[in-house]
Amino acid sequence: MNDLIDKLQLDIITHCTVSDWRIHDRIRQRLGVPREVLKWDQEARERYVEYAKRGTQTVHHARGMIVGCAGAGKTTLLKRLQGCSDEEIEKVKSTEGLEVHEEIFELYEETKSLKVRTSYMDNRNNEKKATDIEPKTLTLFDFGGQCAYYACHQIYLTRRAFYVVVVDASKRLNQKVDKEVCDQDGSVFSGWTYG
Ligand SMILES: Nc1nc2c(ncn2[C@@H]2O[C@H](COP(=O)(O)OP(=O)(O)OP(=O)(O)O)[C@@H](O)[C@H]2O)c(=O)[nH]1
Ligand SMILES: [Mg+2]
Repeated sequence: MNDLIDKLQLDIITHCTVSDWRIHDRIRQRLGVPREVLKWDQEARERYVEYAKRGTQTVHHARGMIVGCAGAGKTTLLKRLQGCSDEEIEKVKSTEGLEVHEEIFELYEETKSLKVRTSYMDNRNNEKKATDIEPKTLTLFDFGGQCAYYACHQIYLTRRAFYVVVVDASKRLNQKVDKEVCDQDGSVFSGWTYG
């Protein structure tokens, strides 16, 4: 099987053998193709091969999901990480749906630290030459904790992300969620607890 992969290279992705999921791991290891791609339909896989043959670029981009009950402090945590002022943090309102904060941090592996990307850095990056090394970046998703949003949130949940679960430590896990904070009446979440 490895011979076939080595012979066909990327064309193995559109070859009929891909319908056998047992070779997916080998293709992933030998060609570095993400396993999700191998499950796409024929047309999408053909498109992938066409684009990949034109050339590839390595991008270091992580995604983090901030999840938790309404009013737990998700947006406040995000603002604190961004180094926002107390004044700005006091203005935080309950998040509607979800907010995507794209590439707001740069990651430094050596020091295991994050740095907020400033507009100065964004401008510099826009002007950067092709030879510059791309920074490793982090995007954060700030989910609205109201239960009305849960059904659509599922679209965004992926295993290719890390999750931060925020809890209000002043609440007991067996305590019913405050209706003032999260309106769950008449929904399947009616009477649910912080746990
Ligand atoms: N005492 C205290 N209050 C906090 C803390 N974090 C957040 N709050 C307050 O809790 C309330 C809700 O905070 P948010 O950050 O909006 O909570 P959220 O989880 O984003 O809420 P949704 O967007 O509705 O899901 C605000 O009034 C915050 O000021 C904290 O660490 N300590
Ligand atoms: Mg919020």
